[in-house]
Amino acid sequence: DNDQLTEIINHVKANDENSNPEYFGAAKGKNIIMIALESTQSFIINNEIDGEEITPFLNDLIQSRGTYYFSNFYHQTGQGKTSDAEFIIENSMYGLPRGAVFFSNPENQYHSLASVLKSEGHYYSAVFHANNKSFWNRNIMYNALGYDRFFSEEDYEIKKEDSVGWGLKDKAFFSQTIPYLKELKKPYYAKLLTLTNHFPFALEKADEIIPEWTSKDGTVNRYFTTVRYQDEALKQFFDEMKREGIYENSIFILYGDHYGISENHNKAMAQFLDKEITPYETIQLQRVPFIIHFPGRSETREITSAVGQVDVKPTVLNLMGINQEQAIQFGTDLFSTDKREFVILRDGSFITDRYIMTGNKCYMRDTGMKTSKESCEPYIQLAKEELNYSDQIIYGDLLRFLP
Ligand code: GP9
Ligand code: MN
Repeated sequence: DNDQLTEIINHVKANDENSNPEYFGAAKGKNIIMIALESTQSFIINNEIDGEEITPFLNDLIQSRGTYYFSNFYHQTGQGKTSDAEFIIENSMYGLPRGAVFFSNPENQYHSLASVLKSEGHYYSAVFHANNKSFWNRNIMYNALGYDRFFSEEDYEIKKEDSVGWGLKDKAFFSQTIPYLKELKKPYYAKLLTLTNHFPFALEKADEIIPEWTSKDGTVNRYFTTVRYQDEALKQFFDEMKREGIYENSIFILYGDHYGISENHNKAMAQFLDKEITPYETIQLQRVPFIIHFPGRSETREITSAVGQVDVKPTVLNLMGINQEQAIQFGTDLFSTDKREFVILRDGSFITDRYIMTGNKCYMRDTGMKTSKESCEPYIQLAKEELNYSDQIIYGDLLRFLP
């Protein structure tokens, strides 16, 4: 009820950190093109397999002018996978401890990124995903999230030779999305969800740019080839956007949605990374790429502080010059200068400037050495509280009580 909401508002306000005024409005009025990189983890960035770069395009993008690369960005998803990532990024709230909020609470009121961009910045919003529109209950949930249009499977021409695994290949998906982008009412917020780099990472030989790896684990072996394919599809998409005049007036946000390689594949991962996959390493493997690219800006920066998906919405709103003093959100502008490092994962594990806690054990963040539990103790309750407040908002549909 209302009292519960007041308590949560007080908690959020008490933990509020200021967004960076230098970036306020830095991308005001630009089109926003957000790209979800399916199952893409950070360990493939600036890395090689048998002497071949795995993500040459992303590696270049990270080095180019106008790019901000967050190298310690963690996914915070639970069982809702892709849909959790979407939810967290739209709302700066956490997904649920079990199940997917896309299925359980699609009738709630939300103050999503799309709806705030619309009310405060007159943005039109669209999602592009060449899968069945009811997958993850998207067709229902997207109404609650306030998107104007959902381009799904029905809007794409899906020829047999253009599909693999879960559906339309990323190259065809991007190419067919271009004409739709050109028609969108400006300014727009477009979100594109890729698909080819999805378990079990199927790819036809003709689409392979690098060969499969040679470990005993076929899943991990194929992962490198589908990530490499996705990277090539991105390159092609950026080239096409430049040709079609979409690139210049847009800002790009790329994020990995969640892990692709589960703990069942630790053996091959240990072989690839040349180290044992301890619980500490498992947390480090929850890092996913996060890249903001601004055409026309001259800076290139790598930001190494520990951050997460809950931080995306406040960052985008600040860049768009939208004031968010009254917003209930659990993240902070990624450019904030007083942002404290405290990333909470859905299972209660967390990362601070100095520590990583997982499986009830506390580790030094820099070395991975076990340390006394007392060091992590002050954060344990905070992490629980934060997740719990987010859950309460969802279970009680509490945002409906806001003015
Ligand atoms: C399906 C795609 C993949 O539409 O979003 O979902 P995932 O299995 O990664 O949650
Ligand atoms: Mn996914």
